Amino acid sequence: MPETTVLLAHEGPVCVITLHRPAALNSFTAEMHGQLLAALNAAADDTEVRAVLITGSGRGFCAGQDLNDPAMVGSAADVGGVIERYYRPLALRVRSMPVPVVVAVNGVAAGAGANFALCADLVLAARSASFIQAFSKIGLVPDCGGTWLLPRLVGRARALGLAMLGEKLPAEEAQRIGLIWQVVDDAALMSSALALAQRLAALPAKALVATRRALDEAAPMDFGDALALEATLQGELGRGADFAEGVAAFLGKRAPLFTER
Ligand code: T3D
Repeated sequence: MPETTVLLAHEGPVCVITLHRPAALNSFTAEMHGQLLAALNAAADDTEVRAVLITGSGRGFCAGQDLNDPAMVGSAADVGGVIERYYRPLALRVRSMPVPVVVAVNGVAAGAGANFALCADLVLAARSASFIQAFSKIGLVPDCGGTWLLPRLVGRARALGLAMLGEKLPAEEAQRIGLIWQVVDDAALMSSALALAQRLAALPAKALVATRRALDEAAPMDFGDALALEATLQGELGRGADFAEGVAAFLGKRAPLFTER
């Protein structure tokens, strides 16, 4: 029997995915990668799902690569191949989900575990949680999107400081420097994250996903190209049912019911 490393639950339109290897701080094995990608793909394909919430079991969120997995670590391992086979598809999957993704960081998030969390659209963290770019300590560069995400989130100076020193960054400091969206008290983490995911689930998913795309793609563009991208996306959304519903609901002084994905 394969180990169950990922738990799945549904809270109305929110799909809750829990990393579940608590004895090893939910670090990634090949098996967990497989189950996690399958869970994300299933959520992407399920038209009833309108937001995804990811968290971890036990006292950690995710300690990155399981350093005990001989197939993925050590002198015999093809680390570049591991990144291509597991981490690149994972990061791309999260960034291309057709619905908003919330991560609730319940404890330490280290290495690829930290950057996996930062791939999400909105990151909430428990006050006791922390983020560690642990890569330099084992002679690697940040992966799972870290080299792209960190400077965009916190600027080059802080990105280099975090990545080179690999120090523990407390959740409150992560919020202060703009690495994450919000810190909440430990006891309120899951209720706050679920409420946030439910709130996102009631918004027009297609427009939220286009917003993610516009922000990501506009970054290397000049101003004119970013304006052109906005026009393209706005053109697509303007022809959609959610836009018509949003305007009708505003004019009718009622709550909108968005259905597109
Ligand atoms: O193929 C490739 O390698 C490429 C991919 C690279 C991606 C990466 O993510 S590289 C970075 C890998 N991660 C790390 O280097 C982090 C290693 N872990 C730590 O530094 C610490 O565990 C933490 C700072 C995250 C937490 O510290 P602490 O003191 O709260 O907990 P702990 O006692 O160190 O860990 C608790 C248990 O989890 C412990 O097991 P035990 O002794 O109780 O049986 C520990 O060995 C285990 N654990 C923690 N992290 C990992 C792990 N086991 C395997 N792999 C881990 N990454």
